Formats: sequence, C-alpha cells, structure tokens
Amino acid sequence: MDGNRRRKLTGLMEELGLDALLVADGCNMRYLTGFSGGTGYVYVGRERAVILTDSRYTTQAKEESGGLAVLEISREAGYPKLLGQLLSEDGGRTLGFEDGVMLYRDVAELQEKLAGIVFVPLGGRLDALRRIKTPEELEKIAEAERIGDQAFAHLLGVLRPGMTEMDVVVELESHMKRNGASGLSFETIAASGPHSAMPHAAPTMRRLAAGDFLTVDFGCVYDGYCSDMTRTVVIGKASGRQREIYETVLRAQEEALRAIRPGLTGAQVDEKARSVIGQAGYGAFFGHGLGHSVGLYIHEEPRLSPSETAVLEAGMTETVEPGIYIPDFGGVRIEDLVAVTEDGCRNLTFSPKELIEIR
Ligand SMILES: [Mn+2]
Repeated sequence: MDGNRRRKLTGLMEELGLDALLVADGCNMRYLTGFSGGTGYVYVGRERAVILTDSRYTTQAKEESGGLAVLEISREAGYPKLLGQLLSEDGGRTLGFEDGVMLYRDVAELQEKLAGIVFVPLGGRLDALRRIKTPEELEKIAEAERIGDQAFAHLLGVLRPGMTEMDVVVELESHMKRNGASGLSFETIAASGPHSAMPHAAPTMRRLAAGDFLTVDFGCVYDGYCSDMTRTVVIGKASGRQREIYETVLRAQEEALRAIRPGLTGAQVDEKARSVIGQAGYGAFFGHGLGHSVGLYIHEEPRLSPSETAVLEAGMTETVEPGIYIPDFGGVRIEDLVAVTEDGCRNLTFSPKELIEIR
C-alpha cells in the first residue's frame, strides 16, 4: 500500500478509535490497494492490509496490489468467517465499515456472526481521503478529458442535420473507445431541440433539425479516472433568443472559472455563476448545482452548489457546468473540468466555447 495513503488511513483509525476497517467500495479498494476488480473487501488492521475476494479475482488482486496478502472468499470460507479470523488474530474489537456502501442485510449478518465486535459507521470518511488528487491522478484525469476533447472535435467534423441523437452518441463513444478510453464515465447524453431542456435527457432516435440546440454531455475513463464535459451547439443558424441564452450561460461559466481558488466554499463559487444567470432573468431555469468533483467516480465531493460548505483546496477537481433550461424551447449547458491550483485553477478542457452553428 502506498505510504501516503497508509498514513491517511492510520490517522483516520486513530481519530475514530478503530482497530480495523472494512473497505467495501470498489473505488476505495482501488485507491488504497491498486486492486481494480471492484469485488470483495479490503481488511485494514493496524499493521496489515488484506484483500478478500473470490477466485475470479485472486490472481488480479495479487498482481495489482504489489504483494498484499489475498484471502479467497469461497463457499466454505465466506467473508464473515475470514474477517472474524483476521480480527481475532489482530486482537481487533472496533471495526469501521462503509455504511453508505454495504447493504443493510450484509451488515446485519456480520453483526450476528462477529459477536463482540463494535461496528462504527464511517460515513464518507474514506471517500474524503480521495478529495485531493496527486499530480499522477490529475494527469490521468487530464488525459481522460483530452480524449473527450478529441471526440468532440471529431463530432464537429461529422455532425449534420438529419442525424439522430443516438448517431451522435455512437460517434462520441466509439471515438473515445478507439483513442484510449477503457470505458465511459456515464451514459452519454445527446439532447436536441425540446429534449435539451431536460438536463439529463436520454438519447432517442429524434433527428437533428435546423433551429435545434444540441447538448452533448459525455466523458470517459482512462486508467480508472473519469472525465466530464458538456458542449451545446445550434443546428442551422442561431436565433437571437438562442444566442442570448448561450451567451448568458457562457458568461456565468467564465465568471465562476475566474473565481475558483483555494479558500472559497463550493457555495461561494456556485453563487458567482448563479448571480449572472439570475441578473439576466433566467434564475428560475438553472435548477441544478454548478458542479462536482471528479476522480475514480464521476460524481465526487466536494460539490459546487448553494449548500456546499466545504472549502476548495489545491489538488481538488471540479466541473463548472451552469445551464439554462426552458421547457418546450430548449436548453444550454457548458461544462469544463478544472483542477484547483495554489492561486486559481487549471482548465483541463480545451474544446471551443464560442457558439457553433452546424450548417
Ligand atoms: Mn458533470
């Protein structure tokens, strides 16, 4: 286990008075041990960490974790039994567990089989260890975003009226997968015309037609790390109203991008964008938060939203994605992904943001 991550875990265990931790979240397992199979558990005692997984993953777990002990979960030796043995060998009595991840019935089973062990819910404390990214993690996220930028450039070259939303999805996804992505960070959104008024519309066989907004929101996974970006274009010539809405969203985004720096809360950054949209008279049409952090998961903490009290720190990532959505008319969202630096932020997204008309 990486020394820095081990120290973070030891500090958390000391703070909470824990003898051991049970890691159940696949991304937390990967972050702490390198094992990317996402199946099983990681037991962390004061002196050792052990991966518990089944026979489909034992070889992979040994290889990826750089030599951590791996115990095989089998019909004869279920994980409650293995966990009980580990705790007993280490003399552990208090066990932290991921209450936001494990099923109630699994925790209940453990509590029944491990009588005498005190179970301590960890809340989001393990996820919080992942908030500040290392330079190596940031490079993976930047690479994932670069693959997205290339896919968007490819899309601009092939985008035509008459294509369906699903055609647009396939162009973006196949380009990303042919150029280094191992997968998608989420289901690609391509929302045209009135569909673009739904921030998370599912793609349909609707054909693009002159006068449509087209919003594409997509991202990929590179070496485990996610990317996320959104662009909105107009099919044909933009109307005056479309141009006004687009420019308002863009000004709101630029205002927030200029503001981001360590020391501001997520709510303060959100307000920078929200006030621009409010002053333009569209406040009622921007319902969601301004952004979220991105890492091994597509949606991580802290958020940029009216209720986010967490303070930004260098090394965090954030999306900046204001939008305006007018029912029955259409919507615009523009999203970049940034890394917070010592004195501002570094934008990891390079796709153009001037209003693009597809003729
Ligand atoms: Mn996003």
